[in-house]
Amino acid sequence: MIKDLKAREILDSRGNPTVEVSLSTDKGEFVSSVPSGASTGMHEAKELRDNDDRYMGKGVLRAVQNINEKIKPLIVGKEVDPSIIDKIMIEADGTKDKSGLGANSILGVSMSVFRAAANEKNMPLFDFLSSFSRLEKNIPVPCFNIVNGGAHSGGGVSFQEFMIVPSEESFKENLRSAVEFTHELEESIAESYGRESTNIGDEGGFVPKAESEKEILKLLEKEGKKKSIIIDVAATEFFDEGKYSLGKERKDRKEMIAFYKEIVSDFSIIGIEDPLEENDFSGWKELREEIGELMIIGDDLLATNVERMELARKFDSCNAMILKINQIGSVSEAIEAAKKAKEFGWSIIVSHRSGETNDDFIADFAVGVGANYIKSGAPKRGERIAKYNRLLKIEEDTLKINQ
Ligand code: 2PG
Ligand code: MG
Repeated sequence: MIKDLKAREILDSRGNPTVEVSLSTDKGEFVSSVPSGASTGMHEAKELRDNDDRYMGKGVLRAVQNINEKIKPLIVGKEVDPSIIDKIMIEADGTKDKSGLGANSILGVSMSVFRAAANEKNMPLFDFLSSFSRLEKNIPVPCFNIVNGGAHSGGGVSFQEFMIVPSEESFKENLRSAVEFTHELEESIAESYGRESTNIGDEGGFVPKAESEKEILKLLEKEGKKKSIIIDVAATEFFDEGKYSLGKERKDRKEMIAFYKEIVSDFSIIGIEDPLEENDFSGWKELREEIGELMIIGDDLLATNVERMELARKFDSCNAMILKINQIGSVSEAIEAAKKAKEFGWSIIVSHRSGETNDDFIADFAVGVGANYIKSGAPKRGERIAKYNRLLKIEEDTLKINQ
């Protein structure tokens, strides 16, 4: 039974306020905290910010108050049943985008309820998530965002993320291989651009003083040890009046597609996330037709929202999805999105946000819903590494079970 609920304002990895939730049952206290994006899509569930004179308007005291005063009386005394608790909160919110109580309030509670429910059943969280969702567990392949651009960097490159995807036999070896690559890349960036270019962005990736996307792609391939690459273009961020501002150039949809065709044939790119702006379903389809069997990954396009996924499916806009629990604002709805992706035959990439905490929930979540990949930034900042470290333990534990 849920005995108590208390929320507080803490800080995320950018030093911005975020919500932390403590939920107590007879068996213990379950603490969760909520991430926050910078390049947020317009179709995402809305986080509640105070917009007053504290923390440049970014305080979350209203969200905290909603948990302590509005959600608490609705769920204290109830059984620890995540479907029912999420439903109660969604109904109490009463809006489509969770702007009533705030997605940051609802999600924090939802995560803690899932943790408490796993504990009731004496299961690790990933196991509970798998049995709850009836999806088969999988240890995801990690995608490391080792060069940061766009909204995460303040640098001159428009594309937001350049991720390397190792292909070793285990998660542990994938992590080792990516860390070695990252250290080698650091030296090579220092040689080419100077030591100051090895400073890191919001997701732990380097921010070299490069002039163009191609220059970065060349830099990644220069390392010799070939790694597959996924790019997150986050195209909506530099789309304005029908054109994309790529560096000094202004490209239309056709020119963007031509640019993708070129870089895909020149570099070992296996996936492109948000290649075009978030409402251009038919443009995405055109790109898919032109580019062949590459992963075309919907993030802002889908916003972890089943209705958006149905639309994308109708247009055949993508064949892979980014799954972010805070885009939809509750864990059970994020699980519904994972199920939908499986039904559609899409690949799933569970993702962190650029503003994170040390909460490692998404590591268990990715395994529990059988995600193919996880992206949690470069192996360079504590809040990113927290997720990778958790996956090391999960891999060890699941190997033990299978032996
Ligand atoms: C993205 C995310 C995470 P943000 O666009 O995929 O890397 O960035 O959290 O800033 O939206
Ligand atoms: Mg993205």
